[in-house]
Parts: sequence; C-alpha cells; structure tokens
Amino acid sequence: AASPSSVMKRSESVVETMPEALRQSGYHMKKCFLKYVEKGKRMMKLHHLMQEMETVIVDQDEKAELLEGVLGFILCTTQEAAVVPPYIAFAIRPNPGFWEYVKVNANDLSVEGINATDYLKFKEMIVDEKWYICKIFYLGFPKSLVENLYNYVLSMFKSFRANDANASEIDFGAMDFKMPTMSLSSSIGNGVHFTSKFITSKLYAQCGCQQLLVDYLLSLNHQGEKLMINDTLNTVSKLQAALIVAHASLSSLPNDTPYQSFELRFKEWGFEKGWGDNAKRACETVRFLLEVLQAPDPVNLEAFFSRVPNIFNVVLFSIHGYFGQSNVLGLPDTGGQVVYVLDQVVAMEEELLLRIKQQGLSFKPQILVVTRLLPDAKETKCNKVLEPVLNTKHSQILRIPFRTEKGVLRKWVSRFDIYPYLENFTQDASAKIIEMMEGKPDLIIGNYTDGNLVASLMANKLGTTLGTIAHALEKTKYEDSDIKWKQLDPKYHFSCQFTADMIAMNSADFIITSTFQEIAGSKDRPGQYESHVAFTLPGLYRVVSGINVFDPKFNIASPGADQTVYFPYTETSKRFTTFQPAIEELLFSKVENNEHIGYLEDKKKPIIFSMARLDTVKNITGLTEWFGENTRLRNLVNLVVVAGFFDPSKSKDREEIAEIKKMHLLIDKYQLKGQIRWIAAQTDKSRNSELYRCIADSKGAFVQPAIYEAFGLTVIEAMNCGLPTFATNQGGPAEIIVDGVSGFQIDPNYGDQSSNKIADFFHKCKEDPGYWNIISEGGLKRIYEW
Ligand code: UDP
Ligand code: LCN
Repeated sequence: AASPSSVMKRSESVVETMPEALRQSGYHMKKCFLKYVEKGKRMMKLHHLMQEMETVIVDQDEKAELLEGVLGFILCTTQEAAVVPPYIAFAIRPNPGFWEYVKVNANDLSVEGINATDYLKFKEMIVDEKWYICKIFYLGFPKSLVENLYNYVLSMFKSFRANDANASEIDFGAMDFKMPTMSLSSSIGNGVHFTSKFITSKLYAQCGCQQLLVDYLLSLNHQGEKLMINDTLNTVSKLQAALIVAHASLSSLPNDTPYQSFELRFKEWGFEKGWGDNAKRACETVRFLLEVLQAPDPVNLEAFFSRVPNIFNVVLFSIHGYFGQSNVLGLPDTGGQVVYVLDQVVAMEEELLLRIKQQGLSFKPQILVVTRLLPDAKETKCNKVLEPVLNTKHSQILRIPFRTEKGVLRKWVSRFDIYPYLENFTQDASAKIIEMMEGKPDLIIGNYTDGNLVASLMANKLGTTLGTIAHALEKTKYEDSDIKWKQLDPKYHFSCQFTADMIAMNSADFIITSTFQEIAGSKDRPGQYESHVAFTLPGLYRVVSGINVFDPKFNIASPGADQTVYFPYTETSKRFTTFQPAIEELLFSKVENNEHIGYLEDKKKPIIFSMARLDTVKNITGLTEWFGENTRLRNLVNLVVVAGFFDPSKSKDREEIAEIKKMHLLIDKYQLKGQIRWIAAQTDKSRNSELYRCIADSKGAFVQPAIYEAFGLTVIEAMNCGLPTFATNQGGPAEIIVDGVSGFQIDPNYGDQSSNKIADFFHKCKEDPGYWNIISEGGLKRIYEW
C-alpha cells in the first residue's frame, strides 16, 4: 500500500490535492470532520485528531485506507488545527521550515487554502480576546523599549480599543533584506558556507564589490592602529599590484623568517601588520587574497577571512541566575548556560591568542562576561564586581547591579520577571564596558532572551557586530504558549519574552544554535526558532513573519562537555578517587540531612540517575512518578535524583517551590523511601563527573525526562562518562541520541511507555550483562564522532 506521503507529489500542495481526495472518500472524511467540529471552538493537536478519527472509523480496513490517503497525509503533517464550526483550519508542515494552511468546511467539505495571516486570525476566534492598540512595535528601538515591554500589558488597557481589523501585525519578512535566503531544509543552519558562496558570486559579478572588500580592509584597526593595509592601497588595482610584489618577495624568503625582518619593506608597499607572524603565513594570507581578487571562490574567501585581524575585544552577556564559577550550579535559573558560557570563554580566549600570535600582532585580547551583580549572593561570589575567569589570562566576569528608582535591587529575581531592569542595566553595563575596554568591543554576544535583548540594544547603539545564542527559547516549552499568553502572562511574562526574542533574533548578524532541531525541528516537530515564524498573542499582536529559518545567519555549533572532567568510567587511572568516599556517603548512607533525603535499602541494585534544576519543564517529579508507578522498574533499580532543595520555604522560585512540594508528596504517595535518594543541587563539576562514573560502576543509567529540553548538557556529560542514557525525545537530545544504539529516547508524554522502556533495558541487562556495555560504548562512540 502507498504510504501517506506517497499519495502526494512533493510539488503538490494540500489544497490542490484535497478536493479530489474528498470526492474519493467523502463519506468517511465527512464523518471525521463532523466529529472534529462537534465539541465547538478549540485547538486540536495531532493526537486529538487521531483519537477522534478512531472513534468514528472503527473498521480497521477502512481506517487503514483512509490513513493511506490524503487525510492520512494531512493528519501526519498537521501541527495543530483550529476548530471554529463549521470550519477546521489546519496548520500543515510537510517538511522542516515549510508551512501550509488549509480551511475545510465540515458540512460541505469545501476546501480553501489560506495564508498565515488568515490562519492566525481564524485561530484568534477561538479565544475571542478584545484587541487593544499596541503602540510599541516598531523596528528601531524605542527609548524605553524594555520598560515598555514589561509594562505594556498593563498600559494596553489604557490604550484605545482596536477592532480585529486593526490588530497590530508584525511582519519582519516585509523588510528588504539584502541577503538572499536558502531554500533547502537540509541547508538550514549552515549559513557560513552559503554566505561565502554568495559573497563570492557578488565579488565575481560586480566589480564595485571588490572595492567594498578594499574599504573593509582599510577600516581595520586596533585602538586606532591601522592593520593589513593603509591608504596607499585604496583601490583594487593598487592592492592587487602590491600583493603580487609582496607574494613574489615573500616566496623567496625562508618560511620561518619573522615578520619583523620584512616589516619595513612591507610598509613601503602599503601594508600594515596583521598578515602573519612569519614569511610562510604572510605569504599564504597574501595568496588567499590574490586568489579572491583574481577569481573569487568560497574556499579561499573563507581561508582569507579566517585570518583577518578583526576581533580582539569581546563582550558576552549572560545575565539571569547566579553567574559564577563556584557554588552556583543547580540554583534556580542557573544551569547549562553558565557551564556553556564559561567553557566558551576559555575556548574563545585560546583561539584569539593563537590567531593574534599567528597574525604577528602583540595585542592582548579582552573578554568580558557581563552579568548581574547580586548583593544577596548567598554562598556565591555573585556580589563581586570583577572576577577573573579560571583557566584564562585576559577574561573576566563583570557584574553590574540592577538599578531601580529605589536604588540597587538586592535580591535574586526569576528570569521571567527580569524585564523591567534590563534597560538601565544596558546603559550601566555599556558605560563600564567602554571604560574597561577603552573603546567599543569588536563583537557582542548575547545568551538567552535577557542577554540577547541587552546585547542587541548595545550593539544597535554602538554599531557593533551582534551574535545571539538562545539554546533555550521558552516558547516551545509550554504548549500553546502563544494563544494562551494572557493566562500565562502573570507568571511567565511571555508577551515580553517572545517580543524580546523576536527583536534580538532579527537584529542579530549571526545566531549560533546547538542543533538543527533548535532552528527547524525535525520531521514531526517544529523548531524553537521556527515556532516564531507565525504565531499570535490574541488581543496583543499577531506575527505573520517573525523569523526566517532559511536565513544564513543561522549556524549550528553544538556545545561539548569538558573532556578533562567528563571522561569514561573505565579510565580508572584518571578517576577522581578522592571524591569516592563522599559519593559513597551521598548515595548510600542512611542518614537524612540537608544534602540528602531518602535512602537505598538494596545497595546492589543498579541506579537510575537524574540531575537538573528543579524546574517544572525538567520533569524530575515526572520521573519520580513513573518510578513510583512501575513496580517492575522498582524491583530492578533504585532511583537517585540531584535536584533543588528540600525546604520549599528556602526557595524564592515559584516553579521550584511547587516542584519541591510535589517531590515530597510523591515520595509519600508511592512509599519510595528505601528505593529513592533525593540529593540537593550539587555545585562541584568534578565531583559530579565522578558521581556519573560511580553510577556507571553500578551498571546504572542516566535519565533525562524533560517535557522539553533545548540541548541538554547533562545528556552529553553522562554519555561522556560511559553511562547509558535515556533522554527525552522532545528537543535537542533527540538529535544527540540514536535510539537503541547510543542510548534511548523516551517520550515524556507517555510515562508508562518510558518507564517500561527503562525497565526493559535493565531486564535485558540482567539476562545479558554485555548489553549494558554495548549501549555504554554506543554512547561514547556517538560523542567522539559528533
Ligand atoms: N548541574 C549541576 N548541579 C545540579 C544541576 C545541574 O552541576 O544540581 C549542571 C549539570 O551538570 C549541567 C548543567 O548544570 O552541566 C545543566 O545543564 P543542562 O543543559 O542539562 O540544563 P539547563 O540547566 O541548562 O537547562
Ligand atoms: C540552556 C538549556 O536549556 C540547555 O538545554 C542547554 O544545554 C544549555 O542552555 C547549554 O547550552
């Protein structure tokens, strides 16, 4: 039988195919569609559509036939359907990044292809919000943008009422972008290569473009000191002629001739420092540029630009949470981003030092990680203004307090409530950065919504290159977070967050993502950025084109885990044995104290282990519940979780408080003591790595049960330690783990299924102990080849 997708040719749209299909199986389709509209206005997801279809078409053959046809195709590719009787509008996504909208009348089965705007308008009818004129949305940054962001939900009630026809609509796609975009799903996230090819073609076709390249080189300088070329080489022909002379001269010198030996001659020809530290390197750089000017090609272009001295001072913003180097991990809002940014600074400084040396320069790079100064810093150093970054020579953490009308804000605030403080923060941080760097930075990088917004405000003001990194956009973590924004706003301020995200992603010169799925999802699920393409916050504004996932600004560079710390349990000589007695106590002592509660009766059982911040989305309580419910699993293994704290009165984080209470309830409800160890947040990276390895010694597994995980550093940390890993199939981990080969994917929406999958693994390991090694090695292999 034909598979659903084979009933349609790739070039055909659903709206073209549907009428014919409806003619063929109109009777069943009608039954189905009438069922869908029966309950009135609502949003339906794929599983709802399937469930209801199954209630009206009970005959298995008929069902199979229908699923093999166009209805099957529509259902399989539908992301959501908006029902407003007698119509059902489907948002169909045949491939990553490609969307189609179709409206069907359930009574007469007439079909209409609609655009994103009409689909969103239709969807808005479900919630019937009153629209207000919302004045803050224009593309230049308004003076008090951030304050407005936070206050507009309140202020809009003071604004004029708008009717639906005048609802605010945002369309970034309408802007005249100079860069072309890609067209293949498979190219998404590979923007650098596309850009090189595009620039190459421009350089080839338009000679004016070569002059732009010369002008760019003329503009290069470090604190006023000219680099690469000076004004004597201000045209393409002069530059080309000088390069030919330089190339001939450099080729005749021994490779290791230091730059200083030919510096004077170089200068006479119009060249400045920056070409290389010796004759070989300078000669190569000259050659790359000569090739580019003669017959541009992407390889030489990329090679040349990788050598151009244009970055010395970098600012990274990572604002929320407790940004520090000790005692911070696991605190509310303080997780992978801190680890990632610190690892990134070390790697970036190393790269800058190497490049600067190879360019023949003696400047010192400067990297500032700018975060919030927290006067009430608990046991952390987050109240210190400056802190050198460990394992670097020239990088520092700079902390700037949140300034309010009432003075400095002393307490921690949730990342969801951070918006009112960001504009003052940008001003104060910018002034301090410029003072410390004695000028503008060369590159500004933001992290997460708050860091990205501040980075884009600062970059916009200074005209600096802007890179943004999210790794976790909140929008996809909460179901229907757009249409339900009003309900969620008091707690999450998504109206601010989605707006800030869109501003930042559209201002960015480049966006670094951890995986393809972060941009454009997978076959079945839209990506985090893709979910900003078209959405609506009914009553507030409608986004008909929020971002283009085919934009070459998107580039994938996955994070890794520090392999000097996260290495396999089998590398016994490297193991951090000094931690082992403490870990033994942590896991197995019967005492309950501030660091651990619960205990493990049978110490011989393998351990399933999880570690995360105690956020709702991390679903540690979900895992505890699956374990509680599954007797087979409980007989096979013990559960150990590292998460948050035990006393809800000690937390200021809404979600954490709720999750702490839920953990206690679950431990009581399922009588888990004796089989569970709940350990408070752990802050020592090295000790944690040894903990993963000790769990591997128990022939256990790591479980990452998140309802949604953007990337998931714990997943790669566990895999690096050789610990078989079960991770959520919702988000980044699905791209990391090949199911059944390098670990397992579990669906957090189906707890029973997931806990049975874990139980099956341990059952199989009991029968065949070699199986555990196969999965452990599969995980390591995946990490090394990735
Ligand atoms: N982590 C930790 N102690 C804890 C909880 C988490 O050290 O109590 C670390 C963990 O090892 C990982 C990071 O925090 O390095 C969490 O990153 P991940 O990407 O898994 O999640 P995020 O917190 O960024 O959402
Ligand atoms: C933020 C997240 O939510 C995680 O999924 C990532 O692993 C982390 O940042 C580091 O990139």
